[in-house]
Amino acid sequence: MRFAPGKPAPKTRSGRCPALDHAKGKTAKTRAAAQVFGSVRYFDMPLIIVKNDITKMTVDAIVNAASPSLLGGGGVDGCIHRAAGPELLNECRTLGGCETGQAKATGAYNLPCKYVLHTVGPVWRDGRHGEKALLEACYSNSLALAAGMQCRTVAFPLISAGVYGYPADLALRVAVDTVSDFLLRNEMTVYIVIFDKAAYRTDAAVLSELTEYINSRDAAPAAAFYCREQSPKRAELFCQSDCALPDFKLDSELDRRLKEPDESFSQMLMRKIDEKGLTDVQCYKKANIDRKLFSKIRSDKHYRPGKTTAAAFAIALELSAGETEDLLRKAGYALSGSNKFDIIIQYFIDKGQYNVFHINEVLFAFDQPLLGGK
Ligand code: AR6
Repeated sequence: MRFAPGKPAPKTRSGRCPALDHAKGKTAKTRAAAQVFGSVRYFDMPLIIVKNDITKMTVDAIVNAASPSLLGGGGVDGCIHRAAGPELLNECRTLGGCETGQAKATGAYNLPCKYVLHTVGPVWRDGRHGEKALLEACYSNSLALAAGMQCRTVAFPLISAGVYGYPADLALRVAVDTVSDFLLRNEMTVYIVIFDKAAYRTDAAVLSELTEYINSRDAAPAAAFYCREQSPKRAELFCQSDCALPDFKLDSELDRRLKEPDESFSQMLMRKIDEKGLTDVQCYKKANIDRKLFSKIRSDKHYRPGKTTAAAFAIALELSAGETEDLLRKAGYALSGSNKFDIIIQYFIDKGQYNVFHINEVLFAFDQPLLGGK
């Protein structure tokens, strides 16, 4: 059954929509578990690249890289049919196939999501036969279909990047650009699910240059990211020692400074948004941050974001290295030369490359937290 984008899912002749019917009762479970993977919680990030098996994703809809017959196959298609059970194939038989670049929806049966959206990617020939436009159509038609079915969370595999031979780095770039473009106009959380990280390589030139950059700076692995989380431990150690605290009286200078603190993170952020001539929406969309988190930051001048959120705003605002340091410091963070996340951010700022989604491809390749998280 073909669902028209932006319209409610149609019903069958019997007056029931199998996909919607099947989805009943999965809403609460799906929402509750939707955005927790391993120990990382991504509540506030519209576009997330994640390593996983797509059949394990507890989202509203997963997308299948199907064949034009929609009658199953290998790769992710095979995994989805195995996990969903034989009823999925029965429903697919009623759909009459699907053209390349188009998308059709079914129920999800034994899968932990509500719908499966089946799209047919282009077979890669040499990149000069309209492959890119067709691949973009797969993402945009699937997203329009998902939006029309009121899906709030959708997971994609790298369509065409397996049996159909689309180079994985190019396929990822098409996915990231098409999804982030859609998210400029829509509220949704979209996961791009990478199954086999070894087979995936983001821009090889950037990666090798970055590897050298990181090695030359002898970066520590991603252990010590969150200065904020480390400080309570240090405070605890300090308190455990035997030293007595001196009697403490606020002198007038300290009193004055406490009463007139510097501009806060939130205040600096709002000022920079105005100075750059951006609207709030343009800024938080570019930063890969959702509307609710942005409202929280805007309405609470003392709000302290996570480091990945603070850095995402710096990138979205295209701040210089110095301005980035200033903004991060307002939230209690610094960029050091001793961990990979910081070095990658510094590298892209030095290069004047400010696309949060492209930087996230590289952060993902280096197993680092993504920009935009809470
Ligand atoms: N979860 C997430 N991604 C996966 C999974 C999984 N469980 N399994 C594979 N992938 P492919 P295509 C990745 O070949 O290139 C089928 O036979 C995989 O690593 O599944 O669009 C259909 O019936 C790769 O990155 O799809 C069609 O005939 C990506 O999914 C044809 O293959 C897509 O690989 C479609 O070929």
